[in-house]
Amino acid sequence: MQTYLSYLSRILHEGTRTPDRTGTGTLSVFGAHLSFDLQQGFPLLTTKRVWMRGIVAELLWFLDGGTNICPLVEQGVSIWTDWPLRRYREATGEAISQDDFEQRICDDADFAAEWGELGPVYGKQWRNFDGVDQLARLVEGLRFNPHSRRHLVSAWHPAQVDAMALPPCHYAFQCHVESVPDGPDRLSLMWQQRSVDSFLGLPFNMASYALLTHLLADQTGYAPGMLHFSGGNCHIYENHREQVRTQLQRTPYALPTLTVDTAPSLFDYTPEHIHLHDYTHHPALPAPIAV
Ligand code: UFP
Repeated sequence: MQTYLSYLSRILHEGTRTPDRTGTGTLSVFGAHLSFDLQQGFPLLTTKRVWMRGIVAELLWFLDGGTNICPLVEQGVSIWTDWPLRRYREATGEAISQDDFEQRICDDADFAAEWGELGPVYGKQWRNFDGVDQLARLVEGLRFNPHSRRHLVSAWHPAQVDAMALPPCHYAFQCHVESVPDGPDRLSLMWQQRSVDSFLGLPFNMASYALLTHLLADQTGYAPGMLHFSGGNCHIYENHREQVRTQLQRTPYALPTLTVDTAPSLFDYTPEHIHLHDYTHHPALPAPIAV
């Protein structure tokens, strides 16, 4: 995990002050790469608590093709609520609280259909990119044509980005199968991210893609291999600086591990199939999200 901390430190010390869409202000660098060996543990930060339950819920919602916040809200997961809430407040002028908005999403299916929809975000593109189920294709390809160099999934649909609540930040990923002496073949994954909230977003994204690699490995019979992150605009928001400094002073613990109970397909996992073991961490470091 030292690699993540060195990355944060690089942005803090070499980053350029840059204005941004949210008006918060950032320190940013362009171009960064991080690698994690999934055989060495599950890359969930230990220098602060990271909310694994939310990561699992979001990834399973992506895999299910979800684009409405309703199923997340029903599980007590609010990570996607800010965007629809802002749209509702702006459209109606009503100063509704987040709790009341989420309650209406859960209680009223028509309200959820109208106001909980995020547009054609990740779930839509992964499962139905102009009619193509990219994930089903990926699993087939990994099983039957492992050495292909075309194991690619794209969430970036140029004709649809304007209809999304938030254009994809992590916009593509590629898988790779590799033979290793004395063991099962390994499945590696690299994801591309155009815009990286390095304190709040990236720890989530790392764990999410690590989990996806574990699920794909479970479905295809490979062992999880390497996880690579390739970032474009990598930033720290001005109002996260103190938390970043605190985090850099903390000594990481040993990484947790992850095991998965096999499900009939990639689309049948539930949170009960996924087991995180030995997660020891420093206390949570709350910070405001830039919407
Ligand atoms: N962001 C992430 N990871 C995500 C996600 C969002 O870091 O998975 F959905 C951050 C990046 C950026 C903001 O700070 O959200 C998106 O803003 P923009 O579209 O202007 O790049």
